[in-house]
Amino acid sequence: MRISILNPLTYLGLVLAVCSCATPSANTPTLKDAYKDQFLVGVAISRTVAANTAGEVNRVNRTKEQVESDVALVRQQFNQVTAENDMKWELIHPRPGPDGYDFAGADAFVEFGLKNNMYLVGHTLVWHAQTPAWVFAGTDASRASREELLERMREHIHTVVGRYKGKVKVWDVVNEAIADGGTNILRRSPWLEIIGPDFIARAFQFAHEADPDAILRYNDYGLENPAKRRKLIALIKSLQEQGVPVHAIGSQAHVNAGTTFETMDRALTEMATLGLPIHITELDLNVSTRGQRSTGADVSDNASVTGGGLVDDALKRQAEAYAGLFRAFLKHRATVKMVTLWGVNDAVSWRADGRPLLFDGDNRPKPAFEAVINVASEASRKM
Ligand code: 9MR
Repeated sequence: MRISILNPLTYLGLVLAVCSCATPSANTPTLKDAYKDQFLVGVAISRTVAANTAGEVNRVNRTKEQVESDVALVRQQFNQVTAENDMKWELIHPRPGPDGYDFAGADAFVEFGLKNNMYLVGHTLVWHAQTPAWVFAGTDASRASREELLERMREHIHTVVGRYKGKVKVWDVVNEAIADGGTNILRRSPWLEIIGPDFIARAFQFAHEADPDAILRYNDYGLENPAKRRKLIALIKSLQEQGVPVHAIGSQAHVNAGTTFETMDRALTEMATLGLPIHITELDLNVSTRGQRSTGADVSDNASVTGGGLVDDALKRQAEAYAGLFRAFLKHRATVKMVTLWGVNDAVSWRADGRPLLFDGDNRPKPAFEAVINVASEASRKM
């Protein structure tokens, strides 16, 4: 059945959907309780949630009412938060010089987490993206020298980590430094080109100086891919041999419904050989919704019309895939210490088209949420 955009019931469903954001029911089971004896379950939050204000998140405008519902859901479901954007260099340190910092978003994030007794993760200190051009520009030449850039990195890390010392417990010190293809371990970036490969070791050393108690993480994506994972293992081993204070592996896990229990089990088994805790840092599971059904229509768009009774194939596949991943996380619970979802719900996700999260845009639990809760219940019955 193709749903016509002129169908009045569809209009009614859409209107209801727009208005149906609610405070989650007190009876809804929670992720943080379901996994409390295994690992923390967290979420990346935007400034709208941290400051409880209406505004744009990933090109979607969230109303005051929607943000209040998002905040309630975060508080109900999660015991850990990561700043989705507000601690990135471009936002926290947009300009050079003594007045170059803007801590408004990061301060709101830290205050929100502390007020709600949540474990705080800072993201991210050194990355090739979202770093302003001035960072790599020279004072006397077009490009900064190695010494200039190292000094900027040191000053940035000491200032940011120092400000939240004792509050932010974990830092993504270096983000996405590994090359996707080819044989080179490190991607080409201004950090690598100007400082050289030891930019990674230096970043970790600066962060450790600034807060010796913080857990320092190397964070990357695509580690389900054996070739990229081999590079990760080589990189971390080399840092360990040099005595660099790297304390945890962050595996982002931006995956899709083809990522099975076996894939994740293998990835975790191999990464565990490094002897470090593994944090799943940016979990989301994309399902392509258009063009896959023989009818050409996406039944879930119509779920409110049918009282939520219809679940399309994509959401079923997503639930099964999420269950497989959480089974793998539980199998590796001696190593996996934290699982963070990359966004509160499908509407605010950076890849909203793939409906990759556990709650829909109105904060209603999806089949994947129920599947993840069921995996925890199954496991607790077996233990
Ligand atoms: O979710 C983030 C989105 O709001 C930003 O526009 C984007 C660009 O900086 O970054 C997204 O988060 C990324 C994270 O910081 C690092 N790993 C990949 C994430 C998704 O792109």
